[in-house]
Amino acid sequence: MATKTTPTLVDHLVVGAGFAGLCAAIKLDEAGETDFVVIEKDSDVGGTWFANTYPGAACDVPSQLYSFSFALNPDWSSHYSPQPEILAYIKRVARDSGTLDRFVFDTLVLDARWDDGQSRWLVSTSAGEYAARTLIAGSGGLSEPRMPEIDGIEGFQGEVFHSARWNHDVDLTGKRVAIIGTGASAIQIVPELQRVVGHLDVYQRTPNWVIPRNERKYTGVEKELFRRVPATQRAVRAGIYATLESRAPAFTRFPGLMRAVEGQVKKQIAKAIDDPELREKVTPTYRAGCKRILISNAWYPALAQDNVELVTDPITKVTADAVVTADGTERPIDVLVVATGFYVTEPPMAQHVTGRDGRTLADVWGEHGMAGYKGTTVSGFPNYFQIVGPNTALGHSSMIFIIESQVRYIVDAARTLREQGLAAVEPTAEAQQEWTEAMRERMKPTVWMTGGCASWYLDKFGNNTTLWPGQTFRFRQLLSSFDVDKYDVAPLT
Ligand code: N01
Repeated sequence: MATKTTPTLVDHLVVGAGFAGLCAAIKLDEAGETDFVVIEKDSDVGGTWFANTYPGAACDVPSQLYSFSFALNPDWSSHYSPQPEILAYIKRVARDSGTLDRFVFDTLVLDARWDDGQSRWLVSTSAGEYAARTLIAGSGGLSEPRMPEIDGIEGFQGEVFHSARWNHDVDLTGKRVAIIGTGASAIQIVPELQRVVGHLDVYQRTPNWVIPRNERKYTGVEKELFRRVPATQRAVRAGIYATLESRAPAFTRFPGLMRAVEGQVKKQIAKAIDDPELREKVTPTYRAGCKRILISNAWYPALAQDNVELVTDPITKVTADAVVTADGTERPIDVLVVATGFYVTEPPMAQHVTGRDGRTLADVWGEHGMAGYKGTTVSGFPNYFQIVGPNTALGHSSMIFIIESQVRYIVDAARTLREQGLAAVEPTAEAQQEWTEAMRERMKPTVWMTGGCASWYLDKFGNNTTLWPGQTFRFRQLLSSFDVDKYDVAPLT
């Protein structure tokens, strides 16, 4: 008979060692909440920046803002950072924080259930059991790759891999390659592949609005100035933040303003592409911003190259060595890359989190869609905190700002539990309902609901449960302190 191991008791169990989990670890530690573990499935910190190593991977949020406010990096090489530089930054911040001794790598969280008797989360991992007072999920909104459901794809005899699981052992030089998808990942991959492959078929279901990327290297003088006078870097950062924030109303209240963006993109298309048919294929018919606006100088020029074909006929099946489209054309390939995105509105991790009444987050969210209070806590799930939870993602600015705001709220909740001698806190059903209704109301005039597109922002009920419908400073303000009066509380016994 298998013996039951005694779980390791910890105050806080954090899931994921990306920006979110690392931020939680650092801020808990600073607040004296030092008894925590961070469980990470990969072998190092980095999260999405550990997983996404595809050619051309880079961030489309400016480097100055895509970094922690408490760990500025004077050495960013350019306005937008490539993936290796971001990963190196995260590793450095983690090492310098002195928290790495509490990270457990190469370990999967298998199951987490709330035990009302003990007021603890019983967490089963591939490396043992834990019993934690709080469960802090930093597992990422875009971390579970979504493979396309295409007839015959399992029978493809060549190499096939997802953009977020790039197979670097496959040499693509001179090969016939197909890529499915034209989202943020694909538009970075395609220009890189175009240069090395023999032929590239790009399968586009819906075109995107792709604006120019204002790339520029930071000079040695600037970096030196940032190092010696950090206030100058803070000023640059503040300027970038203000510029991005000024664009929020075009997404949330005045989508008509997006016509300016569309005009800019059409000019970019006209400059890069001579063929009128190709121009038409890449020009979206929905309002810019409805899907994420993408940034690249290389995407349209790459599509115009002789070794690239943009295919817009729907894919009907994949055979052992080809992709077949609705018009009957069969295009033979050696390698298939799928850049088809992630499970966002029905996150698979929700199946493994069981709340107070024995239902999983997936059960609860499956009924009406993802919902929570302030994007961070969920009724029925005591002491559960989700970083990058419902309605917290952004289409216009840096997620690091949101992550820091949520972590501040969570650390304040941990302090409240301790200082007020509470065993558990859980948002009241009314508080969550009121918040959810406010989100729905605020969503109505946004470009995401009125722009005439289908996007991964929307769930199966047609609700936008992913994005924050406003300016980020408002989000920070709303989460500035833990509002325990909106919570049901259970005292320590
Ligand atoms: O994924 P996506 P992504 N048959 O879901 C198509 C962040 N990110 O990995 O639009 C055919 O956006 C799908 O078509 P359609 C960023 O937040 C950031 O590119 O649904 N096609 C779409 O074209 C981003 O938004 C950065 O009609 C199929 C594509 O696949 C998010 O991650 C870089 C299909 C999926 O696009 C996700 O981006 C990368 C099917 N069955 C990612 N299924 C930067 O910071 C899907 N598609 C730069």
